[in-house]
Amino acid sequence: MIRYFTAGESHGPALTAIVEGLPAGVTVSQQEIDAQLQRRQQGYGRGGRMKIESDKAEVLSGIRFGKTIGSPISLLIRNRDWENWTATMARFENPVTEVPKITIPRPGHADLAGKIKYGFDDIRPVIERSSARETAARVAAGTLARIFLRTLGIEIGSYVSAIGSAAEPAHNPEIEKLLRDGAETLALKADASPVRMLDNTTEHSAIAAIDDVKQQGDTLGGVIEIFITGVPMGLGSYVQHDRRLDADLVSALLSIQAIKGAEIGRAFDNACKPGSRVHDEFHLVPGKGLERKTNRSGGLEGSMTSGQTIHLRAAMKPISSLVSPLHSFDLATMQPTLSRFERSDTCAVPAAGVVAEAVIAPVIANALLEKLGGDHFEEISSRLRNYRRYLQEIFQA
Ligand code: EPS
Repeated sequence: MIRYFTAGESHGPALTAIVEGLPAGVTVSQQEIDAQLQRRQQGYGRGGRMKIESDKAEVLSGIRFGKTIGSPISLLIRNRDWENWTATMARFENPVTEVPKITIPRPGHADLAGKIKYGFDDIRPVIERSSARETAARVAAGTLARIFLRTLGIEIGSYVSAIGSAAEPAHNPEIEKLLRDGAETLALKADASPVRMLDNTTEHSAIAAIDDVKQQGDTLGGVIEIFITGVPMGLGSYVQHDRRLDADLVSALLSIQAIKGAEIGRAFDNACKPGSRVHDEFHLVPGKGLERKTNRSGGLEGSMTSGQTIHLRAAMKPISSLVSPLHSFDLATMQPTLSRFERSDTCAVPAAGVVAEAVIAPVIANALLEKLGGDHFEEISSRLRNYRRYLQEIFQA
């Protein structure tokens, strides 16, 4: 089983991750990890920080001659901005000049509950670790699982379907076409758009909406669509609550900063329709085998993969650091005041899509490892080949 942890403050010296359980013998390149980190830094609506950083992961262990060796992989991403924060974020020495304490919480942020929970007299430590900067470490970690999956023919990709009220029409036939070549082809197409959208009209509206809210000192959230192609039938299980793949996928998405909702397929739309318009009928087509004309289930039935493309959706709330202040109060004086601004993004939905891809990768990799077992790549890939052959034989008409 792949497990990973991250550590690091947003303005500390570095972010780190330790990834455990990746099988031995997976070919990994530095460029692939850094390319994913680069993707995470993009997107229209980002703030000043992304102009400072140029994220790269130093691999400190677990890889030899370009292949994983089954040992924990440790990754380090340096924060370039650290040099501007050495006094504020000093680890041991007391600052020469006093660092002002932050005592006004931002509504919607971790600020207030975090300060109270950990007993700080300053919100700064909460800001540092709750920041979405941490997702850089998660992207680096998730990329290792993503590479493993891709080598086995399983791809993950995403695009943005809504930013604020700029939402793509529900059905876009281009998506199915792109997915036929694998979810990474879809992601590549999305990457060509500054907001990672596929529909040009919606893209223009989204960019205009970001410009508009930026001018007003406001922020925007949106909706991300995640796809996983090449997943065989039968990963996950219905037999016990903690083996339900639906729950693991949604949990991974909700673990991303500012993601407040996630669904499998169009679950909330489906909830309002009769069953006959929701369930994907089986058709045995002579010469072709089993076919399904729809995929409203989002590729999961009974918390197991159906063999169709997995489709997940995630809702990101607007970022809670606003230039235009909201009503707040000062914890030092317990007097009402307006919230203070902390540098942030106007919209980070495009980047959150890249993060979503990365956090989903270990979940799918673990479901695959649970099904097939194995400690090294050749062992796993031959078991998967056999399993795919077995499935094909069953469903061949
Ligand atoms: C981010 C880095 C942060 C924020 C943003 C995402 O950098 P800084 O706080 O120095 O501007 O830009 O984090 C937040 C949205 C947040 O709420 O903290 C990054 O690397 O993605």
